[in-house]
Amino acid sequence: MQVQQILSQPARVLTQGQREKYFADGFVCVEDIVPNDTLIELQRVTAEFQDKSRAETTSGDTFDVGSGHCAETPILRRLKSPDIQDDAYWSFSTGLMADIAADLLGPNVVFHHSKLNFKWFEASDTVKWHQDIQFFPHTNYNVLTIGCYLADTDMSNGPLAALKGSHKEDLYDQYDAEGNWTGMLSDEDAAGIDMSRVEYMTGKAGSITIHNARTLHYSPASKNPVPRPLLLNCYTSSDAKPYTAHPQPTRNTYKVVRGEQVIWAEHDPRPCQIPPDWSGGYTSIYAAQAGEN
Ligand SMILES: O=C(O)CCC(=O)C(=O)O
Repeated sequence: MQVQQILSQPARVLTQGQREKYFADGFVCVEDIVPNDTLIELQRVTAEFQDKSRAETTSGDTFDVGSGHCAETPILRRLKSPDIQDDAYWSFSTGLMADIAADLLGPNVVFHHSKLNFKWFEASDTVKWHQDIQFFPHTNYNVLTIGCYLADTDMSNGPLAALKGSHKEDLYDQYDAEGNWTGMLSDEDAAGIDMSRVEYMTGKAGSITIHNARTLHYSPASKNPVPRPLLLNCYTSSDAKPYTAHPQPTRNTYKVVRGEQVIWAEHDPRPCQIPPDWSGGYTSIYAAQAGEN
């Protein structure tokens, strides 16, 4: 669906100005949009998972843990696929988040995946500059991720940052010179980014970030003892069809969460880089960026 067609549909949650900003810049931050009772429930469930991760020694299907992770000082980098870990997460994915996705993707929305990323004080948890669509190419670029901060997030605890207008530019190469997938830009490409175009998305717990899958983004390491949990849900328009293996499918992958499935794919002529074949398993962006694969 074209931008003008999407914008001509009545909005469910976002203002017209927020929708226009998303299409102009490739991202938008909306502060304080999640109702308090929903937020409290998500925080409660998340605290339980943080606690459960103490029993893990290595990354697995549920937890992605950083080096130095142990029972006394858990360094949980990611809770994988929260949509299948607890109903509170899936209700959120199919509730407010799906309505917001429909405001930006059009009436027919498909769930792609979810993840819950943490940042911890003094852990080296910078997420380096990258674009998402090379991880999961689709026939068009109506693919986006909505992040919800579960704790207050300011410049000190690793907010998500994005480069204005990058979704309209060419995609970057996310392999290194030896042909290894790194899931990020080379140091040289990253050094060329015009930092005057970068916007940091900060906000209180319950604020959301929305970025298009072509938008260049990163997040700095946290310098604050307050952990930064960011609950991310990714959706596509149902006319955007995947043509590579899903990195981490769950029973909810490709479920229609708004509107209906369509049987005609829309094709965007702009090229997309193809990731490695992950049909046999995927680790995480952290592992790829740290060369752990
Ligand atoms: O957790 C973050 O700050 C960013 C995560 C991200 O960009 C990703 O997982 O693709």
